[in-house]
Amino acid sequence: MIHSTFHKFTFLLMALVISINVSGKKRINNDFSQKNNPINFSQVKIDDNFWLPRLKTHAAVTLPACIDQCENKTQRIKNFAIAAGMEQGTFKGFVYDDSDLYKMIEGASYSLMNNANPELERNLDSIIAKIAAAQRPDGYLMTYFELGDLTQRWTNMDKHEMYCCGHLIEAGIAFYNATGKRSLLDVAIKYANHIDQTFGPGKRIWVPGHEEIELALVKLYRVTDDERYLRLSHWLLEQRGHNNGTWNQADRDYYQDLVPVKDLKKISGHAVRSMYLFTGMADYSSTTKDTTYIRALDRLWDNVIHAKMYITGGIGSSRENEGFSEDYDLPNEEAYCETCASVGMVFWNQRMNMLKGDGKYVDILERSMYNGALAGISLSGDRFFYVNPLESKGDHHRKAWYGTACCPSQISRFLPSIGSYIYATSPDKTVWINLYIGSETKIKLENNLIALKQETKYPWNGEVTIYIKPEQTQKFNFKLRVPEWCKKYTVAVNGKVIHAKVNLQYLLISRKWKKGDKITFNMDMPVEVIAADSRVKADVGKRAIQRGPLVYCMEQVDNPDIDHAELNASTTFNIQEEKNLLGSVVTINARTGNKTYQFIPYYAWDNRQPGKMKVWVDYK
Ligand code: FUB
Ligand code: ZN
Repeated sequence: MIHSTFHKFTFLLMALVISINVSGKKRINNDFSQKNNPINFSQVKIDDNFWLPRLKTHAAVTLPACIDQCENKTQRIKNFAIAAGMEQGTFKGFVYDDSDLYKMIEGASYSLMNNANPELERNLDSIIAKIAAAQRPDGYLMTYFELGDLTQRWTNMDKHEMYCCGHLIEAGIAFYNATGKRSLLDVAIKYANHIDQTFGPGKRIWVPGHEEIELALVKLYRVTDDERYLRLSHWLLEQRGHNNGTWNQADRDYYQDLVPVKDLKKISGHAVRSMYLFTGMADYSSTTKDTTYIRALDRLWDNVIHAKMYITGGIGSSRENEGFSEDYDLPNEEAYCETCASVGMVFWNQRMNMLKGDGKYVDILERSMYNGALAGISLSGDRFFYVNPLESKGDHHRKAWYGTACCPSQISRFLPSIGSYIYATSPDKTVWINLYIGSETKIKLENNLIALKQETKYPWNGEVTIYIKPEQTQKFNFKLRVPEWCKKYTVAVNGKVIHAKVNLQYLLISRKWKKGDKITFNMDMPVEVIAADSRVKADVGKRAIQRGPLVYCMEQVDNPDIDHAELNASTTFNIQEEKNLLGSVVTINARTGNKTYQFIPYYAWDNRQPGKMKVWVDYK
């Protein structure tokens, strides 16, 4: 939790106009409208100093490494081949291993959308053929049970059957969007139909132990227009909180099963499961305009942001439940902060911004993306963190893979899709610019097509230029997000400084735009010294350093005297562009008395020789 006087507490004062629809079942708020709609990354070409090299490394190194792990170093693909009768053997791995392969395919498909790669596509075709061949005639597909005791399927709600189906759906949709091929989508639909025929009103009850299918079913509804999937998603969301799980009473909290989801008050239990649940709830809300879940989402958001989130955007401090503990319990060295949970924060906060159109959600999205999530992968692209502590004695390092490999496959599907978080539109002829990433896109606003080009050196400085080329000269609006960290900025149109109103952290620029117009947005990006909320015991008497969206840390390799590092009110800070360090970074030098300490971006730690690391530094 970070202490900030700039947080706006947006209390939900929505006038609820509730009506009953024809079926009498849905609570629809006719006044409710989604505030913006993101432009999908497939429409965005990233051409950015910071992100483009990472996307290239993803395609050249990360994806091949993930495929190699699934194909050769572990049995993730072979499990399907055996289940299909194409190979001999027995199941090896964990119950949820199928999901890693699905996430790998999803990431590979996104990569194909960014850059065609016929060889990769052929490889995916052959993997998908094995997956399809492993599917049971009734649609069921889970190698753990198919190669084990099939009579035990659908008996234990924590065995990830629906979780795997959710990832299969996401992968099927991604591959379809990338190639136009229905091969994996049809498999996913068949599995979803099997689930729909087995569970639901008047059928069997099921409470998915690990959420994921809820958000995936909404996606499937959007692709197929088949309302069955939307209804099933809603029904599954509604199953929670009635003590119908196959787990112990004591574990209901871990599974977000203590109360019905609309009544959730505080965030608790498993962090990744929570993120997927809230993303699913938000997706259901925006798709149906049903506002039932929105108050709960607001409460949960306030709780996590103000009492359970690290400065890195990492969440889930406890190793014991891979999740949340008490408010303000945010230890640094013991921090769990699973990479998947930070990516989950990106997913959920994007959905919250779609619902509310408030830049405070993008602040969190950006914090999690540039810090908690990005630390999850090495600069070389082939080593991954599962756990992301904020302090280390020098014994915590990224690994090539994990037995439970959710994080490598997560980061691999996330990176190629970051283009989806930059731009959005709304029907009031507004283009929203959420993230500052060098990129080009073409946006359709009513009958106009607007070409945009964004140039910036973000996150290293706050200068952004947006070149605008509408097909027709027309009046429309831009909303530029003013990040929470930015306290001073100038904005100019065609070189002339303008004074624009800010609402919910968006600068509104409304005018007639013509080809050749440009917006220059200059955000001051000073070094900030951050104090934690005084209730966070681990950070009492300490400060952290942040600049722009990046949280910084100290490593022993730069600071042999790291144990005695100290900041105080007289510490002076200098920034330095270091092109040859850690893939090109801006470092921060802190001078306290006659001692100088060097800080590097947190995401870049553990990429050199092992040693101690800390984010929170003594402050006297
Ligand atoms: O259970 C599947 C995944 O493994 C979860 O999302 C992670 O937290 C890890 O427990
Ligand atoms: Zn994970």
